[in-house]
Amino acid sequence: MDHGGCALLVGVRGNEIVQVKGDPEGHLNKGYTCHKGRVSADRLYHPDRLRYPLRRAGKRGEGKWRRISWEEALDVTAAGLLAIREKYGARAVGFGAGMPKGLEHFVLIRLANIFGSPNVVASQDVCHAPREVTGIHTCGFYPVADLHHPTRLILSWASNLLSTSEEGQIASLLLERLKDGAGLIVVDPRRTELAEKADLWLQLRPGTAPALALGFLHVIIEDSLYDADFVDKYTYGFADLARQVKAYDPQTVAGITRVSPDLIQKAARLYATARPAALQWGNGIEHDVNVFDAARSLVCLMAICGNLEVPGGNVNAHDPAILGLGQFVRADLIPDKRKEMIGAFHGTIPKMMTVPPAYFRKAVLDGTPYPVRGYYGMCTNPLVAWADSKLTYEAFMSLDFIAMAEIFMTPTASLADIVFPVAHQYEMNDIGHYGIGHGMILARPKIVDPPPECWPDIKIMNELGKRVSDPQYWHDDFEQFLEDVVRPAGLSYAGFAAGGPLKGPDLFGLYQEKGFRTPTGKVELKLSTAEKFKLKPLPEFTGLPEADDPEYPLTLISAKSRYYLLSSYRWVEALRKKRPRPRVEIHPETAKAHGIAEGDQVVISTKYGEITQTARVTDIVHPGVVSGALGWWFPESDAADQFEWRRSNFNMLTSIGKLGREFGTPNIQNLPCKIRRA
Ligand SMILES: Nc1nc2c(c(=O)[nH]1)N[C@H]1C(S)=C(S)[C@@H](COP(=O)(O)OP(=O)(O)OC[C@H]3O[C@@H](n4cnc5c(=O)[nH]c(N)nc54)[C@H](O)[C@@H]3O)O[C@H]1N2
Ligand SMILES: Nc1nc2c(c(=O)[nH]1)N[C@H]1C(S)=C(S)[C@@H](COP(=O)(O)OP(=O)(O)OC[C@H]3O[C@@H](n4cnc5c(=O)[nH]c(N)nc54)[C@H](O)[C@@H]3O)O[C@H]1N2
Ligand SMILES: [Mo]
Repeated sequence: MDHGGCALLVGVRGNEIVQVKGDPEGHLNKGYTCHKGRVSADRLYHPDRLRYPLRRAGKRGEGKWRRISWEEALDVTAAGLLAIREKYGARAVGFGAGMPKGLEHFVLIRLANIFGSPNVVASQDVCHAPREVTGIHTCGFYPVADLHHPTRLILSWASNLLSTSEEGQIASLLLERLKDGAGLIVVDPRRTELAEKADLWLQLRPGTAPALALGFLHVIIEDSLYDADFVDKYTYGFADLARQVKAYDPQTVAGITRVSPDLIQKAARLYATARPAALQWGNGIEHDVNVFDAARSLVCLMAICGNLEVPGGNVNAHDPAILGLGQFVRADLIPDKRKEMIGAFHGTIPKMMTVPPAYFRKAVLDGTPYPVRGYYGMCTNPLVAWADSKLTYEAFMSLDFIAMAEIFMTPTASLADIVFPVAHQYEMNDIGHYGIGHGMILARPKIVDPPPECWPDIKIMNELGKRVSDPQYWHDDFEQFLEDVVRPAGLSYAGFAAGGPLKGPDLFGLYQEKGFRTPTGKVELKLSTAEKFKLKPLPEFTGLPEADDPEYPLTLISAKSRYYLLSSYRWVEALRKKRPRPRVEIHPETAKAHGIAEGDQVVISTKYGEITQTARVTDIVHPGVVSGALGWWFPESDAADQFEWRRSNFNMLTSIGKLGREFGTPNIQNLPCKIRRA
């Protein structure tokens, strides 16, 4: 129910799933699965699940629908998209995806490419692209923490892994490493469960990650604790970096981050001297405008300490011999994509291949850089998931045509012209972890039949594709896409599914022969392409993402809930029972000063809006910080009001007024805020 990767044992009676548990032989999860994994089959049986295609019958968003046939749904969608292409060009249609679930993500990109639109809209501005793309520019690959091999230390930086098991970095792997004796440093403004287990916990002031990372670099260079041999042979711009970090001495950095100089020194020294050490970085660094500086300084940290491409460090995970991504999505059909995409006009960083939602909405609302009038979306709920929900509402209300594929009616789907009911996990054959840089793919075989009129996303797009483009690009049977992916490995899908995860080879230290895949062939501590791409050559800390504001004295952050996936599944009863209401975490002193008690309704406001959540009084947050719940809407309320998307939705508090240029990232946390009892 998140990025996935847990192998499961699924008990079936007839066509019904009656039990789900972790498979002890699971490559990533070793028998573990989280609560939402155990109840994941409940998604299939909800009485309000979408079961047939719907066409809007009233005004946009009015909540009035007519049941239609698949034939009609596909024809109307094709006609809607083609009319826009005719009038404004193919790029006037945005193809939207949320968090990738399986192969559907890449079939969507293929559909966009074949249709002729360079505009795939996704939340990559705040999710993984900053880490991946910064890695590629700095060292030629996306350096993922290698938790599969013994390591001496894990540095968990803005990662909430015990709740999120993000991107297949399943918590059980990390716990196994700790059991083997690895040390643990946690950098997080909240005292997470992981922080409780840490040797050192650095409770930084939210939004100061780049300063802290530069402080680490300062200490390590000052004390000559870096890997001098590696730095000498394999890095570019070390002297410049050393000069750059001079200003970030522990005293200065302590003033910015609230972490004591002592602790900064201790943690930096520990990381530099425990080799190998794996840096597990998370979303927390990707959620404000300074993300590029944060990601750049962390890759520099991995590099100078000799932790790149070593087992138990941060590695380049090599794919098995499967179909390349570019071939799968038919990148060849859209050679000018990079120049034509909406983001390019705003100067987003090369290799960022999706359109940041902020720029998508600008295009929709004011035609910059060109008009965008249509949207096909799946696996996503932008009205709640994107920063600045009011703007999202305006943008979607103004579109000429919207089609969404969903399991359930959501705030965003309720604004569509056509809603397709999907079959999903357990009801279709699928491949997990394709294209996400972890060097493996996993089979997600079909277990039960979907309701008769629910189709897998891949099938929907395969049939839509035939209506909006040359049918030669599409298959008679959509499952051929699965075969295409594994065929180069000499496998059929069935053979692959029977054989377990397909892993690429473990290859370390390739740079010793081939260099790094950057223009200089070295790890670019200083970016050699900075001038050409108008990027900062060296990381720096330019200040808080939003300036202090006496009217909003607290800092607002958030962390993902272990019971939900962002805005998904509030309608799954077993999950809702665990977390019935959105909870805002407030320190006891702060709660007292505001006359707030546990369970009270609390109004949280920023310059951009206000919402109400329920008080959770806890000292896991700093007195100056409150941590809000993400993704809330109320499926039990009125569809004609988009299920109360304004009431508790965190993104009512965020804005796209200020964006990080490289990825178009808005400040979705680390914002000045205030609270009061409702
Ligand atoms: N303020 C703030 N905003 C954030 C974040 C944050 O931390 N703070 N996190 C960001 C991140 S990291 C991400 S990845 C995005 C996530 O953004 P989204 O991916 O848009 O996330 P969800 O809100 O979970 O919406 C997913 C939707 O897909 C539907 N769905 C589930 N399975 C299927 C399927 O098989 N097929 C189809 N068609 N639909 C399916 C679900 O019902 C749900 O409505 O949000 C980002 N937004
Ligand atoms: N249960 C569950 N699992 C999920 C998801 C979900 O919604 N629910 N979402 C999935 C998705 S789309 C993703 S991308 C991953 C995300 O996985 P994670 O990266 O683990 O996600 P977050 O919960 O956003 O974790 C961010 C952490 O950063 C901390 N933080 C906040 N602000 C700052 C800051 O300024 N500096 C630092 N250093 N830390 C900060 C937060 O306290 C939090 O602990 O998880 C995936 N798995
Ligand atoms: Mo994400």
